[in-house]
Amino acid sequence: MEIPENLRPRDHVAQILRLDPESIEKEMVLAKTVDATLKELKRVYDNAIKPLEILFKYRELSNRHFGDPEIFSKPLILFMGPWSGGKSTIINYLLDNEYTPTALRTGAEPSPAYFNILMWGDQLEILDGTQLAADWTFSGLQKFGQGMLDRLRGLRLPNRLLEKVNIVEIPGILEIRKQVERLFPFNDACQWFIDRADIIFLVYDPSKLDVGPETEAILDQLKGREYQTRIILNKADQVRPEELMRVQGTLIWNISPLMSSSEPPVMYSASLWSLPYEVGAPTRLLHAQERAFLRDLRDAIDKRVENKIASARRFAVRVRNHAKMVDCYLTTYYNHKSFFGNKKKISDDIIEHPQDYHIYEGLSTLTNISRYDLPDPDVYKDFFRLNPLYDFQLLSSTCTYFRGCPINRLDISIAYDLPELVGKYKKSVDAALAHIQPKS
Ligand SMILES: Nc1nc2c(ncn2[C@@H]2O[C@H](COP(=O)(O)OP(=O)(O)OP(=O)(O)O)[C@@H](O)[C@H]2O)c(=O)[nH]1
Ligand SMILES: [Mg+2]
Repeated sequence: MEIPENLRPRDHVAQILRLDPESIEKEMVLAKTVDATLKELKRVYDNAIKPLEILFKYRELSNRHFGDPEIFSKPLILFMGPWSGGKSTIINYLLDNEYTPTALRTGAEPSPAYFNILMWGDQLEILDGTQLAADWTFSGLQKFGQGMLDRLRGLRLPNRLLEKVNIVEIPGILEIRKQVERLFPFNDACQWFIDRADIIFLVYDPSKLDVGPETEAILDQLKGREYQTRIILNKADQVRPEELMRVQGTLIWNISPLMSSSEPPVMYSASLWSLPYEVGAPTRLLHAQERAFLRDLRDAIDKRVENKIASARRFAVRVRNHAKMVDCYLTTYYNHKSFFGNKKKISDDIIEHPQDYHIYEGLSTLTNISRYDLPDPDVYKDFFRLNPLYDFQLLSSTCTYFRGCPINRLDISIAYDLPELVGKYKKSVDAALAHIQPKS
């Protein structure tokens, strides 16, 4: 393989991402604190979240899981976006893996729709989907079936960055989307990664700024996660400086309406590979943007524990909403049962026509549930077909004298325990760091 001359220097990458031995030593010191906090998180999950998850069969309703892999796995960096935006190129650049036999395939043609999953290993190893699914971090992907596993490409590398993170590239697959959809539920698989991602980069090519159905589908899945989403206007070296503002503006203009956060999305205009920029490119700006991108990535890694706690909290809220939903159906059922007598008939009627019983109206006004987490009546039809309504317990009857009410424990974990765990973690990080670098 021929390596081009005059590649851009890349010392700053390892430096900003703190891949040097000194930083790694500091991380070892923090490892204990991280570990203790994650164990505490698991305790909160076991005590406060899991009981209602099980009682109300949340796993039958939703693909969303929370368990050991979600708590203890390395932070996940996710790259998505339309085909040929430069996702694979960026990953090769970050890993210092360009012009090597293990580099991800890049090219102007859309790559075959493979998910690339990069993990640390003490030696190079290429994994197929079945082998990947044997790794505890990714074993959850099995539920999408063999069609999905056939679309996974795993790569283990002895790489400094991969000691800290796992990296995933979701293929841009505009044209073949429909074909792929037949083999496995593509959107659900994307959601699986999005749910677990610590930071999500949407990579765009300046020559393809139109928001097509693909971008719309992606952004729809990112609702609620805007604060962890970043936009990369890649290949910005190809844009003439006088055009750059316009191109940036167009991309933000196209994307913003599809995002629901109140703040404008964070965007980087950069050229994230080692090749020199095109002649006449705004070198200083591209440099500064690349550094900002790398710092952002590093901060996301540094926030991994906070991110885990936040995702536990999101999960807890979903479980709570579900439990309240079932409780609402059930209350309605008990209120109407006596007139009809036949329990199957009345429960079927409520399940088929929840609007006649004002079930969804009540819920949305009663609690502060985000629009994107509001349960869907159709999903509940399927859910209750398999899990008869009258087999559930009212929330009020799940309380016991000694253990109290599980719903209260869940509410307390959402409002206090999990936020407090973040505070406690931050304090012990400060304490641990003060220990190794006494204030001068
Ligand atoms: N000029 C320029 N070209 C780039 C840059 N980054 C990537 N490219 C080119 O863009 C093309 C697509 O890059 P890939 O990394 O394969 O894109 P991808 O997003 O992984 O594409 P899919 O996997 O098909 O979705 C390649 O031909 C690269 O050479 C850049 O910073 N500047
Ligand atoms: Mg690619």
